[in-house]
Formats: sequence, C-alpha cells, structure tokens
Amino acid sequence: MTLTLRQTILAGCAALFIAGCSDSNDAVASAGAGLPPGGGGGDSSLQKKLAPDAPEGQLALSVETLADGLVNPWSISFFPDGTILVTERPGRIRAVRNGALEAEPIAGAPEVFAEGQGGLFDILPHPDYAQNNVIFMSYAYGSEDANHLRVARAIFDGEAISNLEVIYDAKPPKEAGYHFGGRLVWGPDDKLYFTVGEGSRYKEKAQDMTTSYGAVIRLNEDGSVPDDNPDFGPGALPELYSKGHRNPQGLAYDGARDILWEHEHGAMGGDEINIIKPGANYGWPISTYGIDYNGARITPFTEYEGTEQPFKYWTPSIAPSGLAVYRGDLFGDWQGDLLVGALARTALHRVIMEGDKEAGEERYLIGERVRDVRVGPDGAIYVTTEDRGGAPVGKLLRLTPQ
Ligand SMILES: [Ca+2]
Repeated sequence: MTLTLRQTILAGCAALFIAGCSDSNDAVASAGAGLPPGGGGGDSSLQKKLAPDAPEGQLALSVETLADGLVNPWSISFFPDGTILVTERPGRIRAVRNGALEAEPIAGAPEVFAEGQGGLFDILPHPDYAQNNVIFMSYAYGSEDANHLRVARAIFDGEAISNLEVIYDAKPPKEAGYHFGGRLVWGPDDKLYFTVGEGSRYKEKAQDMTTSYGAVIRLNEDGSVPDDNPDFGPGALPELYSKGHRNPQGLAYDGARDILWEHEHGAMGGDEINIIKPGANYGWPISTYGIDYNGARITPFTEYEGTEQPFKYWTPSIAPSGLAVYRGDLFGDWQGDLLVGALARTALHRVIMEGDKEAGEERYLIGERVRDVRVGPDGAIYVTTEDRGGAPVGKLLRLTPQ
C-alpha cells in the first residue's frame, strides 16, 4: 500500500545552501572535506568563496509521492502497460502500478556488488520492448578487491526477470566501490550507450584508452562492438565512444537536437554537462574546473588542447545524478530544457535552453538527495530521492505544475 501525499513547493520558498562536495557518497569526499552525513552542507572555507547557487524556480509545483520507504532508489523506467520500475541500489527491483508500490520486489534481479556506491543501477527497456520484452540492466559486480560495472540483457515479462545474459564487463577489475557510472541510453542508431566511471582512485585510467574507465561505451544490442566506433589509437578498446570522464551519472539522448547529453561529478567543484561526440576526450583528470577534496589542485589546467570543454559546469558542485530533456505537454515553457537531479544540493535543477544554448538556470528544492530524474509518458517529471546512509526513506515523486 502506498500513501499519496501532496505537498507544495512554492516559488521562492527555500534555503540557501553552501556548497557540498560532489557525490557525497564518495568516501574520498567524506574523509577529505568532513561533510555532514546528510550531504549538501559542506563547510569548506574554499567553497564559501565560490559562486552562489542557481535562483529558486519560478513555477509552483505539486509533488505527489508515488512510493516511499525505498532504499537508495537509483533509477526509474517506464513500460508500455503503465508499470514503473524503480531499482533499489542494494539489488532490488520494485514495481509501481496504478499509483501504488507493490510490496514484493520483482523476482530475478541480478546478483550485484552492493558496497560503497556499488549496486543495481539502470534498467532500460528495449525500444521494441512491447514485442520482445527485452530489457538492459547496469550494475556493479564482483567483490571489494575486484569489481566492475556490468551490463546485461534479460527478459522482463511484466512479472519476473529471466534469461539474464551478460553483454559487457568494464575492464580491468578494480578495488573498492566507487565511481561506477552506470547510466544506459538507446541511441537513434539502434546502439546501446552507457557510462563507466573512473573508479575514483584510478583517475589516470580515464586517459588510458586500453581501459573502459571514465568512458561512454557504444555497443550493439547483443554486446558486440559496432564496426563504426571511433578509433582511439593503437591498443585502444574498440567499444570506446568517448573518454576522459570522471563519474558520469547522467546520460540522455535529445532527439529534437540530435545531441547525446552527459553529465558527471567533478571532485570539489567542476561538475560538468557535456555534449558527447564520438572519439572525443573530455579531459579528466588533465583539465577540470574543480579541485581535490583536500584542497589540492588536481591539474593546473581548466582547458587543455585535445580535450573538450564542458557545455556547462558547476563550481561549487551540485553533485548531479539523473538527466532528462523535457518534452511533454504539462510544462509548456520547459520544452527542450535540461533537468538535472542534485544530490548535494537536494534539488531539481532546470537548465533553461534557447535553441542549443543555455539561457539560464533555476532550481527546485526537493529537500532530499535527488538520485534520478525522468520525464514520464504523461509529461510529468519523476524523481527519486534517497538517504545517503541507506535508510529506507527513499521516494518516487511525481512533479506537475500547480
Ligand atoms: Ca571535462
């Protein structure tokens, strides 16, 4: 049973937040910056000198709670019969049908490595799901000493998951449970795109083209490598589509603009939105607008020849997770705007677009860490919220204009 609560976020209601560090699940962040357990209240004197946050949103929103009591709900996916699946990072898949959360998780979820930031991440229905029942899943797999991002395909018949088939293992295996990436997107070319993080302590590998760290990967739906992938040079992995990323937890294909948008956590500052181009290098850790959690410079460069500049960056960090491009009927003025969840800032950020350019930004305070954001088939905006420590208080919220 699910209670449906309604609350209201009024324009101009909310609080000033001093910067938190980027993904405050990050153990490096916790150790270095001494953040409070809730995230989003960092108190570094360095951060206080930096730019103020985006202005409060001008549109009054209604917030409907579709599900409550979730543990780190990581992603939201929509199915043709109206079912919404929400992953819980410890490895459960929960179904919301007819506005209510089902008590029993969906059977057949994969075995995951659920330590640190690891666990079950995205579920992506195949574009022909209504005919073939195929889904793709991303998750952390392995042990504390040897783990990696894994992508699998499976059958979801509406009741249970079966026929799990692993189609990709990020390589090589790494230690500790940080910076997996894990967002899945279907491209207009019928290819599967997904993000892989750089493992936090392996940042130099974001520039090592023989590894899948810090990358966007492009595959055929059976896991084979397309023959028209970009060439990253001798010895490079053929599945690489772009490199030089840190921890990308946002990926969205924008059909109207034909742009693949990505965002990623910086360290302390330097969160980025990027336009992903084949064969491009997005710079981490050679160039960044952030610094390390202990205040040290990671690199002297904010720009570096041969690396891409971000479309937009946040210093101080908002800790972005979840990315959607708004297209729908409910938010008339928001067509084509970018919606970004923020963990540290506990808000939904709206990047206002005019054509292909940013025309402003506003944020809607949710008050809890926003882990995912999607636009539903009904034109409403759906977000998940989570407790950083994993308390079972996560929610699936449906946002509409008041
Ligand atoms: Ca970059």
